[in-house]
Amino acid sequence: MRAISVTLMLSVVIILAACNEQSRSPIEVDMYNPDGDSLGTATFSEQPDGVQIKLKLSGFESGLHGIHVHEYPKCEGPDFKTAGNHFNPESKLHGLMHPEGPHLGDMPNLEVAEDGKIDTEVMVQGATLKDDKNSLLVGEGTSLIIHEKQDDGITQPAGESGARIACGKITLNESNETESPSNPADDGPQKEE
Ligand SMILES: [Cu+2]
Repeated sequence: MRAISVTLMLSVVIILAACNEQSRSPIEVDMYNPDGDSLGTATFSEQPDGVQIKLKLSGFESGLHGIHVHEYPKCEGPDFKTAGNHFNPESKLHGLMHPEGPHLGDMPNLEVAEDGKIDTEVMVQGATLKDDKNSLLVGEGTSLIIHEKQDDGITQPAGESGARIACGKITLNESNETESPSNPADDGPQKEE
């Protein structure tokens, strides 16, 4: 009897967890330039070996551009410094070619064609959209940044990739922008009056 109810409870937990994951993938993120103009979308889907990003963007200069996941879901122009450093939960060094790298948020350069459009898929190897430390949704989320220049894959801290020219917030719910309590001193709703 007890074995049966434990099994039942476990399956309920597993089903709930599966539903939860499903609702988190795919996530569509709007990308903006430093003036706040929309450049298109980046769609994030969890896969067994990482998170795939499907890019549909336009308005770029042709050539190679660095692309990284950065640590905060904040895209304030014109420099997008609010996005913070690269997403690096394992405290490694920057660069796909660095022996002590890479940052989890490091990816190969994007190649933009003459028409300035980007229609491709990239992969954040080892990342998830779950609740673990490698999740792109950890805390309040992270951000996707595209740079002016190519990432040389080895120079600290960002491969000499230059200015941040596109930014998108990787969060669960864009309309949920009313900053949920993230202050660690703030554990839960407190009625003051
Ligand atoms: Cu970057």
